[in-house]
Amino acid sequence: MALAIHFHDQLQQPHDASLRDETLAGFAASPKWASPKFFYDRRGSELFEQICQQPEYYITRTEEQILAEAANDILDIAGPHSDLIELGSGASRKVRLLLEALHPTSYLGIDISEDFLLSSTQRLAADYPWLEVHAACTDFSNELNLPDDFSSEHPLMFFPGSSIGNFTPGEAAAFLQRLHDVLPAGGGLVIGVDLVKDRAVLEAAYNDRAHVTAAFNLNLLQRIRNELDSDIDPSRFVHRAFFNEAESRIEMHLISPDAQDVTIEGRRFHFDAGESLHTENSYKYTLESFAALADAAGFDCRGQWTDRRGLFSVNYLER
Ligand code: AVJ
Repeated sequence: MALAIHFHDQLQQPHDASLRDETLAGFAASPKWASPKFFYDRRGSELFEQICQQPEYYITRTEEQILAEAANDILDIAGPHSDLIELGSGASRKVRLLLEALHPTSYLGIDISEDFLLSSTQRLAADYPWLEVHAACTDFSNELNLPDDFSSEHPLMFFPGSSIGNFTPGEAAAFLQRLHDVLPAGGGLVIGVDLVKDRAVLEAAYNDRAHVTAAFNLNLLQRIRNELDSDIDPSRFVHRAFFNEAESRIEMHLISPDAQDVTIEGRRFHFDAGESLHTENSYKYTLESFAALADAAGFDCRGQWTDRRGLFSVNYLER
């Protein structure tokens, strides 16, 4: 029997033009930057899954543990919801803990990576025959439109993994405000948020000994080479990640140890020796600073759960 996945293709995969235009804009800027949303081609998504299994990368493991212990408490506070909407669903493993406890009528997975979205929603449909599974491939960072034919009277949104950390606090507030506007009264949001902690623990998580994070970061250049007309050579860059305490964020960079010129789509860009391409920010919050952000976006922070070491938090926000 064919698996009933409702694939909503009126929401289009981010266009190639966005990789091209944003890459050219970032390389022309000073300091140079690239958007972390372009990490997730097929290879990048696979590398991210491997990052999640590294001993130093506490985020995924800790969030899963919190959800396993708190899913029933969260849902006691949230009350019944007919539909679960997952933003940035990726491999969709953590959501299983919520699906099993909530037992909604339908699930909608939204992700920027089409391959991953299809295979993970197919697995969910196979494992939960009672669940109506929907998938929409879209970049929800700029705007969020739910498919017209996905009706949701009592939606619960799930935004795991501290993906909100890729936004600056100002962008995060605006993003939460958009979710608030999309949700009907009684809707809610379960959101995973990474917490400020000891620098050594943070920096180890983004400099794993197996160098998977380095490969993930460098894959961005390989993607530019694969999908754009470019001679950029990933082997002429090195990975660097550190905690910027003043900004409360992990920064990831690709450093050009030597001076070099690269061309992208017929344009030439010069790197001085030691110059950086800034590829990612990953903001870290305290329980208080995140509750204040949610509050500013109009949400009511009804619950916060954390692990024993206080590494990570799962928050329930009500519309
Ligand atoms: C998916 C944005 C939450 O910031 O920890 C992991 C991405 N980058 N290792 C994070 C990431 C390097 C991740 N987020």
